[in-house]
Amino acid sequence: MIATDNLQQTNGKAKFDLLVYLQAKKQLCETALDAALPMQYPDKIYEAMRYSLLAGGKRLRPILCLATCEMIGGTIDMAMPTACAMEMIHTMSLIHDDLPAMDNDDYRRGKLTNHKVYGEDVAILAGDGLLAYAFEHIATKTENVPPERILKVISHLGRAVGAAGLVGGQVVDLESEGKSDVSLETLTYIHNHKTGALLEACVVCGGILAGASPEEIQRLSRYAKNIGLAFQIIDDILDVTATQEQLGKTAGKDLQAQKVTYPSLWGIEESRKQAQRLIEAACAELAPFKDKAQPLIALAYFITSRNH
Ligand code: GRG
Repeated sequence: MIATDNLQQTNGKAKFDLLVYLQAKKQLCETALDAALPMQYPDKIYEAMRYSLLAGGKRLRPILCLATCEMIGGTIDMAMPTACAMEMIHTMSLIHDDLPAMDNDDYRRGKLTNHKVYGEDVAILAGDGLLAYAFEHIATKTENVPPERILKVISHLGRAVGAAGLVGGQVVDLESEGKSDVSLETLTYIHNHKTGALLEACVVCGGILAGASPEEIQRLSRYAKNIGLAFQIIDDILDVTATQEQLGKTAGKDLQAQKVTYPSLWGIEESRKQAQRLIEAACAELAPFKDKAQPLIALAYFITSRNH
């Protein structure tokens, strides 16, 4: 259950209901993702790409992108192609992460992993196809946004995904496997890059599309880095405390792989406290946006109270 008292922020006038907000935005994302990637020849690869892209998930990344664009004064339509691209990239990173050469997982989002259904060869290509298509989608489908903003989005996202971001985080994660002396600094590097970089790109790119000022972009970036780390701390806790049904993937994987995690370094209670501190620091960055920040503030609290 989600702690609803955290999710309903009052501003003295109206209550913000995050659950209603999330449901509405998630539905918009599902429809847009389905339309963004229709079936075509060669069927096999599109089927594999659609299998993972439309397999559910919280859609947190596209929702963060849409919410930030709206907070800065842009529209959903301006941000939807970028929001879909974020989910395509997130999905491709999950497909590759689940491969036998990486985490070797059989279940994801409550379904068999991509390589279990289509084979490793097609799963690798499905990931590659989603990654390339994400950038094409932003470049060809973004409307009513000045081209220089679109260029900035593509460049920010490219950096977040490559060796300076997700790929770099994954490499250090693989190098650290089986080592019991991984430092807090290395663990934080892994998560800031593997998980944080894409979450940061979702927020910052939503801001860029809406024309955020450099100072606003800095605030958005700090908000997102804090929620990114909190998200990963909670992810580590859930790996220990949640069931396979709740997670939609194998539970207890970190323990099994003897991975150093925040709970293994700090214990569960201290990890929760650290996550809470990060969420508070994140929300403090949004003070200048006043009531318009309600969705992003509620989303930050959702991250610490989620159970999957
Ligand atoms: C990006 C080029 C490129 C390659 C990928 C495999 C890899 C390099 C990186 C691994 C990235 C990874 C799997 C990070 C973990 C992120 C994470 C916490 C995923 C879970 O996210 P949720 O809880 O999942 O938002 P849902 O299913 O709800 O979307």
